[in-house]
Amino acid sequence: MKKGLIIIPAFLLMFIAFGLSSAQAHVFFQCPCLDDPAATGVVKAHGNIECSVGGQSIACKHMTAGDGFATTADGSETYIFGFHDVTNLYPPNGVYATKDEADAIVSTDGLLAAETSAPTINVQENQDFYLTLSIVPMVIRPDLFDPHTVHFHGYPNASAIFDGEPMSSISTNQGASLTYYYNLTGRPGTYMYHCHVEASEHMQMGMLGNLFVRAADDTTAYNTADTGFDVEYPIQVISFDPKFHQADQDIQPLPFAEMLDVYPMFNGRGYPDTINPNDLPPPQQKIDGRASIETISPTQSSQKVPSRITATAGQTILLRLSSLATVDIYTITAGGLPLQIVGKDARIYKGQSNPAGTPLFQTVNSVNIGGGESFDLLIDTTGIAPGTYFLYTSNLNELANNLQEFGGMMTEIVIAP
Ligand SMILES: [Cu+2]
Repeated sequence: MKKGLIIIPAFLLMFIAFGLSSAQAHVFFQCPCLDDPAATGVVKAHGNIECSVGGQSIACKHMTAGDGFATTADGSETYIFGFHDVTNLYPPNGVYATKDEADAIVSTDGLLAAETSAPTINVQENQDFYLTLSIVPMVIRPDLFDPHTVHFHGYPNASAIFDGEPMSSISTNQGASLTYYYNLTGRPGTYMYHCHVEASEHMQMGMLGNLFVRAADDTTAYNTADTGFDVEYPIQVISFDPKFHQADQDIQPLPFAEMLDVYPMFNGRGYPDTINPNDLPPPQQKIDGRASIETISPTQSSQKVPSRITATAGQTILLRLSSLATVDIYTITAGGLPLQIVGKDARIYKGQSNPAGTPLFQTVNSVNIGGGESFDLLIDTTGIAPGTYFLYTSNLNELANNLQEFGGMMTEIVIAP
């Protein structure tokens, strides 16, 4: 009797589980702006679909996760895992008229389309944010059935299930979609996001992106006059070890203990690609001896985040600097331009227990940044001679693209008259 009571619920649970898995095993973009009849003012803005439902501001984004290639500044191509933005497929003004049509095409649009840096997530304090992640197959490694997640590094989640650390929350398998929900109440700042599945591997492979929560007063970093700015730029420090990437392309084993980053980059590009304001051209991948693979060369750019910084003399620049490098700590300098630290790790740079207290802002020539850290840095260009300055790592051995010239982790700050 007792045994029977246990068996019946277990059988029902299995039935429910199979029912759920088949219902989720297709692309499904969950977005109140497109699903809720009460949604008003639906627009594309900040890379999201945004609207209002009952007075609540909503933002939605849809990404795929899979594999692809990135072009490094020495002309090499590197195998990557990554995220790909498909939000633009949806109405309003998307390629497809209806949400169902777009849902149907997402899985093919996401093939071999991994981006590095990942699509920038730009949301605002007090929004409700719905982020759908759909996992597509690995084209180059069809034998890998890795799940993926999104982890908002440093952000307090609405629920632990959306944390993305797969052992304490959940991850999503290939062919399935999961919509993460974030209640962005009162925590503006510069964050970052990454996949948390086998994190050392998937992060080294490129599943890394800029994430920032704009303050309610989005002319400031932290809703205070002394954190005001005119222009803002997200700059993410990442770096690749090409031997590790090659091993992941070539059926492993992965050299974790020997990980050596020799492509130091801003936003997934080495200098001089950092100053190209456009998407880099799609990689022209050719795989020796695997002719059948050549017919599925990537057709979409995998590097869409430039890092050239421009301002007019007199303006204040906000650099949203973060690092998701998996090996090294980097020293970043602007070559003599004063950097004022107004935020650290997505918090205003003063005592949290004394928010009205004296700012602890510091003006420095350089900052040291390790993986998982972020800085909000203001550059006040008042009185600075117009011209071209550089933002770069002063670890001079890292000013290279795999020991080649041009200078890896470097970009330009152009101050116009
Ligand atoms: Cu992953």
